[in-house]
Amino acid sequence: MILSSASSNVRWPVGTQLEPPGTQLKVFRHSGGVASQHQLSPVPVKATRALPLLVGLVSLGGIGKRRTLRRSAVARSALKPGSSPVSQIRNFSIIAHIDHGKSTLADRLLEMTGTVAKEDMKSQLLDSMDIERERGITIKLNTARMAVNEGGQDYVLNLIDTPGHVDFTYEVSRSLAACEGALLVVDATQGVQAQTIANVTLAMEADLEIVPVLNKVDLPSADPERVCQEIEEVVGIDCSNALFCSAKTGQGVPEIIKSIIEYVPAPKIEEGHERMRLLVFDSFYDNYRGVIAMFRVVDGSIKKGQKIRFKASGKEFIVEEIGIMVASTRKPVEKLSVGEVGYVCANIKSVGDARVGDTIIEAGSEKEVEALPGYTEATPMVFCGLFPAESGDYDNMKTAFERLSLNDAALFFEPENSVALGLGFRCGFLGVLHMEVVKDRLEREYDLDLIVTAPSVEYQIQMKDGTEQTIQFANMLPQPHHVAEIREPYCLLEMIVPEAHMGACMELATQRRGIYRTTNFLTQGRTLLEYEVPMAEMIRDFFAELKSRSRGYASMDYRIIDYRTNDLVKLEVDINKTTANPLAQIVHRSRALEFAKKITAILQEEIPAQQINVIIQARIGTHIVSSRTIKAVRKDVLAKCYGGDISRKKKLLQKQAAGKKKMQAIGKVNVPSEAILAVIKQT
Ligand SMILES: Nc1nc2c(ncn2[C@@H]2O[C@H](COP(=O)(O)OP(=O)(O)OP(=O)(O)O)[C@@H](O)[C@H]2O)c(=O)[nH]1
Ligand SMILES: [Mg+2]
Repeated sequence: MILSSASSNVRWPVGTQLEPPGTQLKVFRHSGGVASQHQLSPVPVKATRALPLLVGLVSLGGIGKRRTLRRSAVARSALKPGSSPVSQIRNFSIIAHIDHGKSTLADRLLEMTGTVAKEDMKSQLLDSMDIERERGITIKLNTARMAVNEGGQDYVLNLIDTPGHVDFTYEVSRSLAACEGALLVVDATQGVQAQTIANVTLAMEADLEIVPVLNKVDLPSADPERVCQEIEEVVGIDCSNALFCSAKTGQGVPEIIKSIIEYVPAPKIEEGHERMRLLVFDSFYDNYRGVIAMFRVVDGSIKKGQKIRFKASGKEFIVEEIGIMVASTRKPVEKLSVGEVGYVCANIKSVGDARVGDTIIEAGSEKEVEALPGYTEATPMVFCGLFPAESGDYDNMKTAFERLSLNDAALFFEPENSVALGLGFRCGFLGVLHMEVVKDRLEREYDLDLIVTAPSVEYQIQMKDGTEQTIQFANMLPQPHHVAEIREPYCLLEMIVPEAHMGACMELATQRRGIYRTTNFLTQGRTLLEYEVPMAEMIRDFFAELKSRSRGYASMDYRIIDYRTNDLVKLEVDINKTTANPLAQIVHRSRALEFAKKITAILQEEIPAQQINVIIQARIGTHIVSSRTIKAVRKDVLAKCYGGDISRKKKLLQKQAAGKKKMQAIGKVNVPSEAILAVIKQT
């Protein structure tokens, strides 16, 4: 099928670098199983299209941070915020497995719709945090409003770019609740991966229209036809309308824009719901403006100056500013109406007043207007203690946590007082990467120096007196003679691995106390393995090990299924008879010896030799499982004796031995925090 200029009249926005009308664009599209070449004929736009327009000031971030941006297509669109007909609005998320090219595709969409001029473009533009750019991954959902003209009709496209890592699935589920459709991006060189399936399941549960997009077709190893077949077989989505594209070169991206307009439904207007209802799907703290809440207008509209109420917190505010996000830039507008996505600043100072999932309504309408369903709260799975290295930083850390938790709805924290580490926080995260990211963000964004304790999962303790307790840290475990049983969380682990590495990956799951469930053979020599694995084993470097055993080809997804009773023990570490509390761990008895040996070996390596012998012991109760000694540094006390009487030498050696004995009894061992961190990281 060849699309003629009559049937395809996409008008290319100002600033877009395109070939003249009628040029053959190599756009491959899967249509009824046959890939065909299409000819796209953009309607010529006036002569100004090649000239960048240097007009329009757009506010960037906070006050004082202003820079001149080229006037974007959003600003030029006939559809003004607040007056866009619902039938011309499309809200969609981009979902995919990690690194399949979501943010790069978002870049191309922003560029080709003229939202961002080519000169202002940079890779993964929406990934605005330093940590995202350094690690090359998306951590937070990001929104952008775009404007296009298709078939002579103006449209508003609200895009939400989501993270792909399993730890940030909560961001994906929140994004999906604000959309009617999802672009499912699948890397055509890698095929369906674990988070592809997980994210599609979320999109289906949210009842979204899913548009499959096969990315990276520019790479020689891409096999989009095969991957389409795999999506149909494994994920169960019809791929007859799947689009083939390269987010890197832009090939096939215009087709995606057309498909969004064609397949993603316009927002629904419910009869009888004219009063304002906004779903808060994200929020963050701005030093100048206070809390800024991102919302989707579900019913009614919102205007500047209006009095609003947060339904759950019951707090009321006057709207100071509302606006839209144009490629990581806030752009104030007067009004936003049903179906639109935007932000609101209302001089909200307390972070607890504008929580994610809350409903914003008009003040005074609380009796008549019901709250939206909101979100189920994220359940933390990995716990650790975070303590300020400088004890005076505790208050700063508290403020930092409050502000960060606003931007990270899955973060859990409560104060903790440790004998060894002082005042700090007990924190809960969705996974180990989430934990590392939070620690990194606290240190960078709030200038803190932190000490982190070993990660742990949540255990259920059945006491002999019939009561039950939940603990997240080994040092909270009651005395063994009071405990009837300890239950630990189990998760269902799904791994997609190439058949060649199946044996090594299965061995890993078995070593980690996994219980085999099933094997499904996918297309082209890949298998989907299912295991039930204790969560505590998953947080111990499982992902890195899986990647190394599969030469980087395996992917995984997991979710907690239940709690099971096991023979679990508390493994403690003593350094010269002093218990190192941050190193205590709950482990399965069958693996206690392995851990004990590993911990003592790491500490022996990391603790520098001291004046006295350092004895490192790992024990269960009073039973010592593994022990190592770091020999004391020897000072040659005889160095100054040139010849002379043997009794003089003996006297000096005896004096040294007595001194060492005394030091051994009272001396403190200097354990560097790197040694503790090395144990935490490697066990
Ligand atoms: N060759 C080629 N590389 C691509 C294409 N799309 C993305 N990439 C590269 O793939 C890598 C990952 O791209 P991202 O856009 O960050 O992937 P993502 O899905 O947003 O990743 P997360 O947000 O971390 O889940 C980057 O190095 C991109 O340059 C493509 O079409 N072709
Ligand atoms: Mg990304």
